Amino acid sequence: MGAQQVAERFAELYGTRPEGVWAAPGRVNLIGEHTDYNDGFVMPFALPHRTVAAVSRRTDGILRLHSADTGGGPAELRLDALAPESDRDWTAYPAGVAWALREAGHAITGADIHLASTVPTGAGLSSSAALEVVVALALNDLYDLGLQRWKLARLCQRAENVYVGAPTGIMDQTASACCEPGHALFLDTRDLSQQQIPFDLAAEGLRLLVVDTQVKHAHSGGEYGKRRAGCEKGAALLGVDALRDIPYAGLDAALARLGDEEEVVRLVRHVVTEDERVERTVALLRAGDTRAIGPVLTEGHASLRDDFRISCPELDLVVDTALAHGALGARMTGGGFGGSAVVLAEATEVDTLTKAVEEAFAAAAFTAPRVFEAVPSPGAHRLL
Ligand code: GAF
Repeated sequence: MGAQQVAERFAELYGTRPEGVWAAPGRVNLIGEHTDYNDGFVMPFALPHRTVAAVSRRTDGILRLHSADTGGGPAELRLDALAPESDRDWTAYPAGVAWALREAGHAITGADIHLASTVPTGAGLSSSAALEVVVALALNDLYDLGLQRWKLARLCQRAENVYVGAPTGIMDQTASACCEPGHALFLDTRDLSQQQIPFDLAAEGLRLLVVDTQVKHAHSGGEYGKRRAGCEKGAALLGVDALRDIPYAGLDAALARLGDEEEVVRLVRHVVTEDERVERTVALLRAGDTRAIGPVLTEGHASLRDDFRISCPELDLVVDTALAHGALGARMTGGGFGGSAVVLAEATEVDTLTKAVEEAFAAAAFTAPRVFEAVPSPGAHRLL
């Protein structure tokens, strides 16, 4: 789906060419799951799948929104009538961004927007963040707001938390706004400091497969929020600002202090060990020992399955089947309760592995999964 095509559709809908066209990608997270709202570490990279927005300014306080995925004409909203949690449709994401920008004092006076996306929805690949970030970047450019990428990510997170009502962390928006091609983003979610870690698997004869189980998930559902609340309870019981403050070396002592708070013990153990896995992954990649990250990914899956309890039979089947057929490592990625898994494999094993996973799904009578290779791609940028 090219920029010209999206611009032409905009012209059909709104009667003039757009002032510009922007793109923002979805992401996969290599490692560091459910650590972002605990001030911890994450390591996502951008996918080639992206949301493209053709946008023009308006001066009359009206926001018109249209998506290639929905029939009919544009939705029309008044900026001064936007209110948190008033909209349960896809339009809540772009409208939430306009709301967050205005609430932060930026003089947005309206926009016409047409969107088209190749990011699968409900697949744990951040279609919502791509939608938010592309709109934020377009408005930032058109209204000459001069906001830095990390700041745009924060405003998009606010749109999602407050306007949409999903209590997510900062990883997805930062990934979409800040990733670079050929790199994974090592992000400290406490201060948003970033390091771009070279991640060129093809050069090493490796591949990272994404397996979309087609089990749809949503973060506005209660389970994500329950995990987050459990982590916050753990931090409060341990007297720290966030679970990030529990050092890996002090984990056993911290767990002992939690006594019989069994659920909190499991959540804390996942978060603290997951932060350590991110740091271990970064160290291995820096040392050029890419194959050695495989077992770290697999450990991460076990922790999400057994301690955080957010996997599902389809995700476990991907991981177990991939490992049984020679994968170097595999884990669920993203928020969980469905969505996608990642599989690290030798390039020569990809066909065998893909076939094995597809056959296992057929044998279990699960919906056929969608398998594709993830290549670290550019973060959000202007196309036209
Ligand atoms: C979702 C959320 F949006 C992220 O903030 C993050 O918490 C992730 O789940 C789990 O790591 O994608």
